[in-house]
Amino acid sequence: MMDKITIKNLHIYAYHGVHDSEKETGQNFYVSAVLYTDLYVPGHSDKLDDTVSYSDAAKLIYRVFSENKYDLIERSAYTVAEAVLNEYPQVEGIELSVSKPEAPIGLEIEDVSVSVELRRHTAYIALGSNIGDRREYLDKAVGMIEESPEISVTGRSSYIETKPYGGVKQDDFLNGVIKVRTYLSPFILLDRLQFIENRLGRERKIHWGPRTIDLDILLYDDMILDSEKLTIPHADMINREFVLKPMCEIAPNLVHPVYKKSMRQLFDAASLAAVNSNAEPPAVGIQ
Ligand code: ROI
Repeated sequence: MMDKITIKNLHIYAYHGVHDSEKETGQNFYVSAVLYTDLYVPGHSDKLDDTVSYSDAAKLIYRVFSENKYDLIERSAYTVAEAVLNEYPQVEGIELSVSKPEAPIGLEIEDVSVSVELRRHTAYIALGSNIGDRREYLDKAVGMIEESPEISVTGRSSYIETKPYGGVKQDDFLNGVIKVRTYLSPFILLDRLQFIENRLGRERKIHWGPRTIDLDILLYDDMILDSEKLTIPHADMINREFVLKPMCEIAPNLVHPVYKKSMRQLFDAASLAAVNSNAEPPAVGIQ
């Protein structure tokens, strides 16, 4: 259950529409928003600074909605919803609807509207590098993630030096993980991470080969997703000490949604398996 602040039918004269006449003449729009945010503290302190001022929020919505001319009310709705989340980190989610009662469709209608919803999610991202200045690549990647308005970095492990895993002979890696809050969907988050990898000179030559930077989504809330482009939780994370060790540093008790084991339990199991696979064969006979 979540507290909320509701703004209903904010009247805005604006110029969104596919038809030229709509962009020229404009028409009446009504924007409604539900901002999900915890009101316990302002509900006791009685201080405006502890909450989202509904007048500031309404003014922001008014400004963002009226400063552009979009073809689609869908676009106007997402633009406003994202602007509110970017402005107010304490808003956990938003429902936003745009209504256009005078839409020129040549038929009598009472109203037409779109409603969109965004909410923040928690994701964990693995970072790895084994070419060039590895620390700098990791730092730059975290910096670029932090600069994305849709993503905030809320936890960060230290970096650890690791032997290459997976059979390809290559230089040692520097690895770490970060925790983020984002309202991006997993697929859009993946696109964003791939864009950052490309900007940092990632080339995809050898499968499981050396890389300047590798950014993998490990977990996204409790989501279980198996698609061609993306598997969440990351399919091999339970076997990778270079992922589980930094995860233990920032979220040791977080439970894997498929295996139902904590990061600590998974790390202990993975390191035991690694020790066993490297062990000398048992000596036979009595010396
Ligand atoms: N091995 C280590 N130690 N660290 C990595 O980040 C890493 N990434 C990979 C492969 C090549 C599987 N091995 C790795 O993609």
